[in-house]
Amino acid sequence: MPVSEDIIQRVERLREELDKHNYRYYVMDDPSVPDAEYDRLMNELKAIEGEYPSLVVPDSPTQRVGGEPLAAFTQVTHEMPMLSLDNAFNEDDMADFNRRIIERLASDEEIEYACEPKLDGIAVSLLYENGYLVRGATRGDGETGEDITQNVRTINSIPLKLMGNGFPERIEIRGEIYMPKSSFDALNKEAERLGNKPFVNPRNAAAGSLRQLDSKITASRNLEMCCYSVGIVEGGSLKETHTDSLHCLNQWGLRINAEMKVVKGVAGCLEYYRSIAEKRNGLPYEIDGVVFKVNNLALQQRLGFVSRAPRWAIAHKFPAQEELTEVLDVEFQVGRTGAVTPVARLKPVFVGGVTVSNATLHNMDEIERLGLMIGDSVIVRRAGDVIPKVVKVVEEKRPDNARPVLFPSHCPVCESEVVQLEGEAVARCSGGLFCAAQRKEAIKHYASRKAMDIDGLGDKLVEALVDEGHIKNVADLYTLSRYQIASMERMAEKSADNLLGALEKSKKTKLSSFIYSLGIREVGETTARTLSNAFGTLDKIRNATVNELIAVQDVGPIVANHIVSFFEQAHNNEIIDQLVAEGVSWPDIVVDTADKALQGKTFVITGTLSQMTREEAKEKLLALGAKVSGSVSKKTYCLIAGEAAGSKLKKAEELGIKVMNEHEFIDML
Ligand code: JCF
Repeated sequence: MPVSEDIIQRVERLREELDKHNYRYYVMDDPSVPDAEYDRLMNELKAIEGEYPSLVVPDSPTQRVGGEPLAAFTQVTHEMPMLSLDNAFNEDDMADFNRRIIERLASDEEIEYACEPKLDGIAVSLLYENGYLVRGATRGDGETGEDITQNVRTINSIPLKLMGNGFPERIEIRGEIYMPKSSFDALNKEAERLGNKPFVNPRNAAAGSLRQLDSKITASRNLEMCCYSVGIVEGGSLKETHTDSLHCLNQWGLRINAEMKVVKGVAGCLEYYRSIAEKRNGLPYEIDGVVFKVNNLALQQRLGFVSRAPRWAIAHKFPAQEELTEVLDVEFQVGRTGAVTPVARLKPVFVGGVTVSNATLHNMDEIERLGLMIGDSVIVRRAGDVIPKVVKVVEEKRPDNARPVLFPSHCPVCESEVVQLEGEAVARCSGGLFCAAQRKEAIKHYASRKAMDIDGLGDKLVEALVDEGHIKNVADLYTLSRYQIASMERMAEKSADNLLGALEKSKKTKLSSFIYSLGIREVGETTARTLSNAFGTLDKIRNATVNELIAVQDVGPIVANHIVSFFEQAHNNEIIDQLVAEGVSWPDIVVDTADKALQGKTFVITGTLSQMTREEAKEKLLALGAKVSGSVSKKTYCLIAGEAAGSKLKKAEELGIKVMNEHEFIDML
């Protein structure tokens, strides 16, 4: 079919638009059009190319996923070796690095350093000829890598064709391909759902995704590339400094790190290191340190290399987030709802900034996925502030006397039978409040801040009071004598009086806090509040049927059944009656059937507010009938953004969700 000039022009226009939107979205993190518009343009281009196959070119935005899976990767010899970096582990190492440079350059001025976070991913090289991406290769051993052109073409932050002009005829761009934390979490969640082995960390996930012979698999994994240096340059030149050169790359369509900064001297480097260490958990990708480079390229050249590393650059590393240790034993803990959870007792190891000696193993499925035996050497990971996790068993190190983990048939605390309901991953002790472990957890929950908020009644004290036989249930708390409390370890008369005061104070409460404090399965803070507002009194909740409960917004059949069976048990009602007899009380709520001003609207609060805490802001919104959620999604009605709002603000803007600053929020209230 002949192709009209109109169609050729339309195709060119569509590609230009799509490339531009792609750049704004994936490289600049600053989308210019809604996703739906992008999809419409892409579909139009696909339709035209489908009708006129002669118009298809390799750099068309439709051509990111190549054809057939490869049989094997071919080797690539790097024309210019890909270097590694020397490491610095402390301030002295950094001072030495700076001193060597000053000496070699015989400089009497402070050196200017380009700084950037050191991404924890896979180093790759991209070769562009006349602006077209012709090859992507892994670093490999620095001399030889693998040709992964098909796979890098699927990564949206890598342009198939450089933008603008002024780029050299032949240019090799180097950087790191990585998987953002959120994509890693989603990928592992999916692996778990399907019963597949999860990836140990985002770096392994990125490596695994790049090492696919079928580029469709790579395309399905959300990878990004961030560029940090240039290799071969022919038929053109770069700028005078490293940072200016990187900004050129950015203008040609490549992603560079937004945290990049120029500082003076070693003091500037150390300050940068500290600021990034502080930001580390909040960054959307994993980093394992920061990289410092002499910014002036002429000075870099004068400094040259020692063996495989440049003298003009160094990686100042953060403490490791993964370490090797041994599983000394696996014990089983019993939670408030009777859930029996395996916990690994570890040979203590310093990881992610703390000494770790326990790690939860969640359930038997997890132990099976890991293939874990007692005595195994394991990799423990603690990233951010999350609880430490066993991520891998090192099978080669398994000792001869390794033992399998046997799930107990009876509760390790009360010896009641352990039962696992069909379709549930967790097994539970059937002892209920006969089980001391469940009783202790129930009392800890009752005393906790969002429940009855009993100051000075910590976990250790609850355990000791139960062990001593002073209390069996939450109602017994109010019968404790000053003498009993003062006789406990680390308790004096003064702290006994304080606790008695706190117990007395806790008696004046709110219906929602009281409902929450009962520890009914699946009834969290939010559900407790919903129930209180919907029914108004304890008796109405106690007597509600499953049907009446599910009529309440956000209460489903599972929660409803938990609520009904909780109040069907005589001993639960006895304890509630005892609590009321001891003087625990709350004002009933006048159920307001008329819709409130913000009824059903979902708000998210982020950043720091100056006039109130986030908790207070939440209370105000809830009182107006709004819902308050922790994360931004399409369902969010409005984001309240305080000072230093970060990723949530960005996401809200991406999704086109209304954003209010604190001032506007207060006006609205
Ligand atoms: O982010 C990194 N992982 C990273 C690695 C950053 C850099 O600027 C690098 C690098 C490895 C070698 N620069 C060199 C020269």
